[in-house]
Amino acid sequence: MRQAILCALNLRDDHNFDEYLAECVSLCSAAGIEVMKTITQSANTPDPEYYFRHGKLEEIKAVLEETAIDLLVFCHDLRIDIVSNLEDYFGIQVMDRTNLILDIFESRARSREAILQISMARLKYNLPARLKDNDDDSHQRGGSAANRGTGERRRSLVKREYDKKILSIQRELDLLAKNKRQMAQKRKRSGLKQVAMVGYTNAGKSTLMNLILKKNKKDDKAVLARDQLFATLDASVRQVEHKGRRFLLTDTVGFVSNLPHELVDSFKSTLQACKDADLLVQVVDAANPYYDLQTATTIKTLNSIDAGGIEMITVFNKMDIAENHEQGLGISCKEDRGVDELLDLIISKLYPFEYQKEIRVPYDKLGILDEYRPYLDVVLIENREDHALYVLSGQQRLINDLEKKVS
Ligand SMILES: Nc1nc2c(ncn2[C@@H]2O[C@H](COP(=O)(O)OP(=O)(O)OP(=O)(O)O)[C@@H](O)[C@H]2O)c(=O)[nH]1
Ligand SMILES: [Mg+2]
Repeated sequence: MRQAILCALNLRDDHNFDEYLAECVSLCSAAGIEVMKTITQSANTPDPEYYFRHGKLEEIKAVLEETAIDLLVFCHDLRIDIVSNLEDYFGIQVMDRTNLILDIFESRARSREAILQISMARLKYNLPARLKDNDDDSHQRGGSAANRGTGERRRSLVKREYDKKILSIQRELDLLAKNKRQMAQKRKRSGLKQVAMVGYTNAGKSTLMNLILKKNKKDDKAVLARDQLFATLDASVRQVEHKGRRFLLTDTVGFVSNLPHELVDSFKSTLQACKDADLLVQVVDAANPYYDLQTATTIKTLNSIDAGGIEMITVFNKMDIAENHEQGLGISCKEDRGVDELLDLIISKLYPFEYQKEIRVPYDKLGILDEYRPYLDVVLIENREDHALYVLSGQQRLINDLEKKVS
C-alpha cells in the first residue's frame, strides 16, 4: 500500500469537517493509499498559491524529512497551478480529491462503458492542466513574441488533440447509450414497473439486490457486492417477483459527497436508470456514524440529475451491527431481516390502487359516489330495485370512507 499524508483545510469552521475528513480517509483506502498522518489547518480562505499557509507547509516538510512518504493527498479540488507550486515546494507528488476518486473508479471499471466514461472524465478534468503546462513552457523559453506565438500554436494543438480524443470517446459512448436507450424503451413497453436502488457507496445496495434475487431463486443472476467503495460502476437490471407482482429492480453506482461533476457528466447514461424509475429505494448504512450526511449526499446527487421528484422509500440497512435508526424501515441483508416487509412496501407503492370492493349505492346517494370518481376506479355492475351495485378500486381508506357515507 502506498503511504501518504492527508491534508485538509477547515474552511470557516465547517461543522461537518470531521465527517468530511473521515470520508477522505475511506477514499484513500479505497484507492490503495494508507494515510500515515493527517495535517489540517483552519482558515477563512485558502492560500492563493499553496492552499495552506506557510507554517503548515513547514510542518508537512518536517514530517516528510523524517519518513519515506512520497505522496500528499489533499481533500479538496486544487487549481492546477497550486498543485504545481506544492509539487515544486515538496518535490513529491500531490494528488487532489477528484484525481483520487478518478483513480478509484479507474481501478474498478470493468465494462467498456465504465472504462470510457472514466477516460472521458479524466480527459476533461486534466485538459486545463495540459494547456497550462504549455503556457508555462513557452514562458520559460523566454517571453519573446515569436515564442509566445509558438506557445499559442502548441496550446491549440494540445486542445485539438484533446478534443479529438474526447469526440471519439463520446461517439463510442453515444453508440452504447443508444443501445441502452433501446433496451430501456423495450423495458418500458413491457409495462413492468421499475425500481432503482440508490444510496451512498458501500451501503449494501448490491447485497440487497442479491438477497432479493435469492428469494426469487435467481441466485445465478447475482451482482458483485464487496466491502469497498464503488464496487458497482454499471447498472444491472433484474426482474423480481413478489406475491404475484413483478417489477424490474436496478442496482446502480453508489454516491459520494461532491462527486466530481466531470464524473456525474460521464456517468449520465448509467445514472439514467435512476431517472427512469417509478420508485427509488434509498439504502442507508445505519451502522455508519455519518449516515445522515450520506443521506444528504444521496438526495443532493439525485437532485443534480433531476431525479429528486421520484417517490422514494428509505431503508436503514446493517441493523445487525447498527445501534439504532431514527425513522423508516430497518433491515439487515446479512440476517435477512425486514426485507420481506420492504418488498411488501415496494408493491404497495407501485400498485397503490389495489384494493377492490363491491358496494351498494342507494340511488339518492349517487352524488356522493360522483365526488369520489376522480380518485377511484368506479365500475357499475348492475342496477337493482333500490340501489346500484358498483365495484370500486383504489385506496382502501377512500373506499371505506365512501362506504360509510352511502350506507
Ligand atoms: N453487517 C452487515 N453488512 C452488510 C449488510 N449488507 C451489506 N453489508 C456489507 O456491506 C459491504 C458493501 O456492500 P455492497 O452491497 O457491495 O454495497 P453497495 O451499496 O452496493 O456499494 P457500491 O456498489 O460501492 O455503491 C459488503 O461488505 C457487504 O457484505 C448487512 O445487512 N449487515
Ligand atoms: Mg454495489
